[in-house]
Amino acid sequence: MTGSLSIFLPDGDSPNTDSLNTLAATITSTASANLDVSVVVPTFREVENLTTLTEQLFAALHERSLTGELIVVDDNSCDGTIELCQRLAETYPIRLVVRTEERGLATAVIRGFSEASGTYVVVMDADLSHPPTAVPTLLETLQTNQADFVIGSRYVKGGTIDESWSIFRRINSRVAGFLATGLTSAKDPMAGFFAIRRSQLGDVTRLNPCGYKIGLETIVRCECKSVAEVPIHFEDRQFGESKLNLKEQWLYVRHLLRLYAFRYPEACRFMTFGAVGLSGMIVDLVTFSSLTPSLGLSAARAAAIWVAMTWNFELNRRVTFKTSAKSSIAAAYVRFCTACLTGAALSWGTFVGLTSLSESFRNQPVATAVVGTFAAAIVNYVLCRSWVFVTGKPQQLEAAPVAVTPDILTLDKEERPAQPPTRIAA
Ligand SMILES: Nc1nc2c(ncn2[C@@H]2O[C@H](COP(=O)(O)OP(=O)(O)OP(=O)(O)O)[C@@H](O)[C@H]2O)c(=O)[nH]1
Ligand SMILES: [Mg+2]
Repeated sequence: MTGSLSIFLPDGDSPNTDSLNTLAATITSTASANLDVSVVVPTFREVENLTTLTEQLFAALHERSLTGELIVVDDNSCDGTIELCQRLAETYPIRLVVRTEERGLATAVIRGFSEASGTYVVVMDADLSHPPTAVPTLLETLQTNQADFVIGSRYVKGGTIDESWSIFRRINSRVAGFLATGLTSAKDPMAGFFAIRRSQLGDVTRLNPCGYKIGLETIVRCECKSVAEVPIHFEDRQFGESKLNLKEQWLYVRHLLRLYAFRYPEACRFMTFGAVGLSGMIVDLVTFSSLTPSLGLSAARAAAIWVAMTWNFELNRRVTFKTSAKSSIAAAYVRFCTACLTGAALSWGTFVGLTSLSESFRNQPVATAVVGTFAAAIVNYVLCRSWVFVTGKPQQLEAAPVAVTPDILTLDKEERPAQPPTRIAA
C-alpha cells in the first residue's frame, strides 16, 4: 500500500529563481491504475487531522480488500500539509493538489474529481466528522442498491450527531435540508460525505456550485436518479477551525436558486415572467398617478399602460428571455405589444364571458378578473416564449461553469520557498 510522492516543476523549467514563478504544486503518487476508489478530501488548515484520517481510511479499505487512493486538495494552507503528505506518502497512496489561485471547498472537490482515477469516488471532510470506517459501506451500497449516489447520512434511522453540536447548527442543517426538498428526496442532502461512480460524474466542468454544498450540486447536475443513505455517526471536529460562516449561508441560498432553475427551467422562467409583470403593475400605477395632474385621466392612463408595457418588454428581453436568438429589437417590441394586446383582449373576454355565463361569477367580479388576468398571463407567456423572443434552451440561463484549474499552479510571491523543491521522491 505504499506510494511515491513527487513535486513536479513544469516542463522546460530549471530550478532557478525565475522558474519559481510557476512552482508546481501538484504532488502525485505512482498509485496503480484500476483502483476501486479515489477518496477526495478538500482541506484548508487540517494538518492536525490528516494523519488519523489517512490511517483509518486505508485500514478500512485494506480490511475489505479494496484498492484506493487519497486525493487531498489543499488551498495552500501553509500549515505543514505538504510536508505531512510527503511523509504519509511513504506508506500510503496519496496525491496532493495545492491550489494557490482559487479557494473554496466545492471547487476543491471538483478539482479532486478531475484527478480521480478510481471506479468509485468518495468525498469526505478532513476533520474526522465523517467516519473513514464507513467508506466501504458506502461503496457496497452503491453496488448492491444499484444507487447512483450514496450519502453518509446523519438523518436516516441509525444516524447520529455529536452531542456537542449546537442547537443553531442543528436547526441550520435541518432548514437547509428542507429548502432542498424540491431537488432531492434525500434526508441529508447537505452531507459532505458521499460516494458516486466516476462514470456518473461525466464531464465535471458542468458542475457549477456557488457555495460549499458540492453533494447537492452533484446529485442535481449529474442527474442522480436514485439516492441511497447509509447511517453514520457525525463527530464534531476536535482540531482546527470551522469554515462555516454567514457568507456561506447566503451563497447556499443563491446556489439553491441556481439548482432549482436548472432542475425546473420552465417553471423558473414563468416565475420570472410573473415577477416582471408585477413590477410592471407598480410602474403602471406610479406613472398613472404622476401623469394624471398634467395629462388628465384618459391620456395619463394610456401613457402609463404604454410605459409599463415598454418596461416589461425591456426586463423580459434582458432577464426572462435573455438567451433569445438575436432578432431586431424594434421587431420584437412590435411583437411584444401585439402579444400584450392579445393578452388584454383575452383577459377582458374571459371576464365578460364568465360574468355573462353565471350568477356566481357576477357576484365575485374581482376573483373573476383575476381568473382572466391569469389566463392572459399564460397566453402572453406562451406567445413571448415561442414568438416574441425566440428562445434558446432555458438551461442556458446558467452562468458559465467553473473552470478546472490546470495542474501547474503559481504560488504567490511571498509564499515562494527559498529553494525550489525540484523533485522529492519518497
Ligand atoms: N480546499 C479547501 N477545503 C476547504 C475549504 N473550506 C473548508 N474546506 C474543507 O472542507 C471540509 C469541511 O469544512 P468544515 O470547516 O469542516 O465545514 P463544516 O463541516 O461545515 O464545519 P465544522 O465541522 O463545524 O468545522 C474540511 O475538510 C475543510 O478543511 C476551502 O476553502 N478550500
Ligand atoms: Mg466539518
